Amino acid sequence: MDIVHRAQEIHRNHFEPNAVQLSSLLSIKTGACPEDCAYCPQSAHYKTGVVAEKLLSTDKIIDAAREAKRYGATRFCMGAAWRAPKDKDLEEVIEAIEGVKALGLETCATLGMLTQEQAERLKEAGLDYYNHNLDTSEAFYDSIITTRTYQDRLDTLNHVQACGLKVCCGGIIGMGETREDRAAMIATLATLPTPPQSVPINMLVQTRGTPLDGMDKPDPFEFVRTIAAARITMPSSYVRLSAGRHDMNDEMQALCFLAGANSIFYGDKLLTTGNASVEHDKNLLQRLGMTVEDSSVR
Ligand code: SAM
Ligand code: DTB
Ligand code: SF4
Repeated sequence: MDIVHRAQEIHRNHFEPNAVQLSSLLSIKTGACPEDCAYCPQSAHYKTGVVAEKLLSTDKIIDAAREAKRYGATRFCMGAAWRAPKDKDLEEVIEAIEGVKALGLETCATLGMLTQEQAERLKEAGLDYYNHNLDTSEAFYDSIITTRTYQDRLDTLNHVQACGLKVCCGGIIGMGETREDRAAMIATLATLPTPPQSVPINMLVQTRGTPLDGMDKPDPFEFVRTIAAARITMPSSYVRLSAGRHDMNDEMQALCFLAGANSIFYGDKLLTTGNASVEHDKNLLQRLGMTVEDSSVR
């Protein structure tokens, strides 16, 4: 109760208390990923039933963004199942970013590891946010991913921050980590040269075929506590109640908002898995007397 109270107090000193920011996701390149992230439906290392798809055309991406704007999202996040983008692919994604921006949406991309030059190219093209998660603590990291290191992730984050792109960086709860791991992840995020402007806290979406399928689910209150810790240590950052809301009841989500979450993924789909429906979310926000930032729930 104390940590939630403290988090709400801090939240009110930095943000409008009842406003929520809405981001929509689109998988622009799906599956067949060479990385072995143990949580991920899109890794080629596991048989998950996700059907691989090549990079979507710019038109298809812009159509999806238009639709997201129509149902009330203010930011559009494009995700690609790459270890790192090839320069040729990056140019195609940049065309889409420009089109999405022209619709009046904020843009976010998550394309894997970036070089300094690639980060600069994205900044030049007008990208607003780059998402690259730490996922967990440095100590637990090796039990989740072996195909790239924690340092690789920190390097990409440095490149992104160095060129003035806003950073979206968080992690996943429910992978078998300890409370110390959760605390260490939050501490690493909060002590980056600049704390990320946006901090997605995901609850593991368990997927058949991945090594983490069948894990014990975390205690919902421990998840709420993690949100509160993120809010307290990163008072000016948006804390996003991210993947996994499908498995949370409305009361748990309300507690997460009370603990300082002020953003959600909005739209019927995350990348490859389902999300809480737009109808359900509109209703939930209305029942809680919450408002939507920069837009209105229509
Ligand atoms: N391939 C790129 C990368 O990993 O950097 C970008 C896309 S990747 C899907 C983005 C993030 O989604 C991951 O870092 C992870 O935090 C999150 N994610 C993926 N699968 C998830 C799952 N099953 N449950 C919760 N979060 C997940
Ligand atoms: C983030 O932290 N969570 C999003 C987004 N950033 C890219 C992805 C969640 C993916 C959930 C599993 C899926 O739908 O494939
Ligand atoms: Fe690939 Fe990203 Fe999934 Fe890891 S999280 S397997 S890098 S798509």
